[in-house]
Amino acid sequence: MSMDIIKLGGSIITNKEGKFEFRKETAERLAMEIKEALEKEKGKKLIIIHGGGSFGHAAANEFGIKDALGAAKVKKAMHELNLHVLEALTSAGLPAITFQPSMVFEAEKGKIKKANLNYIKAALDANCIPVLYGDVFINKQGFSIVSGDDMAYFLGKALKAENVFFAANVDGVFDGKGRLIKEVNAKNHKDVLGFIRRSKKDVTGGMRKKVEAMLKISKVGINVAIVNGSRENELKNAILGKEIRGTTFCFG
Ligand code: IP8
Repeated sequence: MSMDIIKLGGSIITNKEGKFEFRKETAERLAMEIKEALEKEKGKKLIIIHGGGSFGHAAANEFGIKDALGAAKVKKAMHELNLHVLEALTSAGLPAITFQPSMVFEAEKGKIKKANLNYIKAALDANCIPVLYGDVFINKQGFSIVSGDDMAYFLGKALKAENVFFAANVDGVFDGKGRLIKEVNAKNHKDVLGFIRRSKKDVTGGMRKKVEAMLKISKVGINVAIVNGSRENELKNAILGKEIRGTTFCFG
């Protein structure tokens, strides 16, 4: 049975210009699109991961994760955002179940080292939709943040996902002249990375880190695409395997 991973980027489910602003209507529409796609693709398995947006990144910028209280506040911000996402997904009729990421993965300095995927596998077998999110991790070295993008790579590889869709508020990656790059492949990937700058707002590195994660995922043979979630039915069409406007990554 095929499995896809959807990363609901913070840029689409929150207003990144504000602070702690959840985009309820957009999230509800995306949840409905996922539901409609699953109704057509019976039996398809799905994992949903969401980013931090104006919750996690704003909290990390404000409180930092140097001490326990800062880390606790950032975790709380992600917890709040996760509840909003869960509300949107379950209201659309999706059996979404959150797995607190720092209980699934072990990470050091922002990098996942190992994971216990037994519960996630059991949830998938029971037709649930596991939901995870970028999170703060604690270990002997202190606190660190792992992006949901890295979880998409780890889970995609370990559970042999067919597709990873990154829902964002843009069509994809653009070249130096503002033209959409339709496909990132072995030939052009170095040039593509050169077009993207690191973000100061995103504590996990913004678009550049994201594209690096997408390249990594596509190099293990998984189809990767950036899907513009602001365009109606784009995410639904992506899940249904229809042509979408966004950038795709083809290394396999
Ligand atoms: O938006 C960031 O996750 P991402 C999570 O997936 C935090 O990179 C806590 C800022």
